[in-house]
Amino acid sequence: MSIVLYHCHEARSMRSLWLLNELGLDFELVVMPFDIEKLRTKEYLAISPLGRVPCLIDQGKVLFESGAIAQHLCESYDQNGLGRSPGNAERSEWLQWIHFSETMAVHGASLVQQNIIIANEADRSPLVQKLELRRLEKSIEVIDQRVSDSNFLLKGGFSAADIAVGYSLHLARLWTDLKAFVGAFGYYQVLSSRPAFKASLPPSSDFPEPS
Ligand SMILES: N[C@@H](CCC(=O)N[C@@H](CS)C(=O)NCC(=O)O)C(=O)O
Repeated sequence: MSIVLYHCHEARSMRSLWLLNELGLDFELVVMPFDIEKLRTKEYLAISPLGRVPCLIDQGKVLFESGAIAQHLCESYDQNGLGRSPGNAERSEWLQWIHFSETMAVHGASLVQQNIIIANEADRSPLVQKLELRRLEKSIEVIDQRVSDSNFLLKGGFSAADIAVGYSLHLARLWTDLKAFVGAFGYYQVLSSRPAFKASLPPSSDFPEPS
């Protein structure tokens, strides 16, 4: 098998998994527990030097940033219009939204750290939580406005940028009520009803249809 994806359920690697599923590629999926010790083994650090997910190996090339993985997969394999190649009129916007998705996700991830990973409540910071939530909601407002009159981020239709941002909304919904952002919520409903999105959830997930 020439493509291998290291993945933790519903982590940023879900972007890469969802994209692989949309592209209809054959790949090997290595599911790791979301457990810092298991991600920091000597063996895994030799593959992915920060010990995080995603990590994609394609024909021996190792990539460990979800935005770079999206660009690489689209440039190497896309036949479904998910990428925007250099020279395409939507290329710059496509790149912007792929990378904007990380601006969103860092706030969601920080809230995961504050509320879940820091086990001892006394070590959590209400101020950090408040600021991170506010900054997360501001970033959702940008998407809310962008999709207020369209199904997808780009006029040319569904693309890997929607996958990147769609994952960030999937993470954000843990911390804020997406229904308060009418456009972003409708957009998330459209994205999360895609078969490839559903196929990227954990097998045991009884993911509720957003309503
Ligand atoms: N900017 C990176 C972020 C990767 C990242 O931080 N992944 C998280 C999961 S969502 C992780 O592996 N965390 C484990 C850790 O922080 O030790 C990307 O988009 O791929």
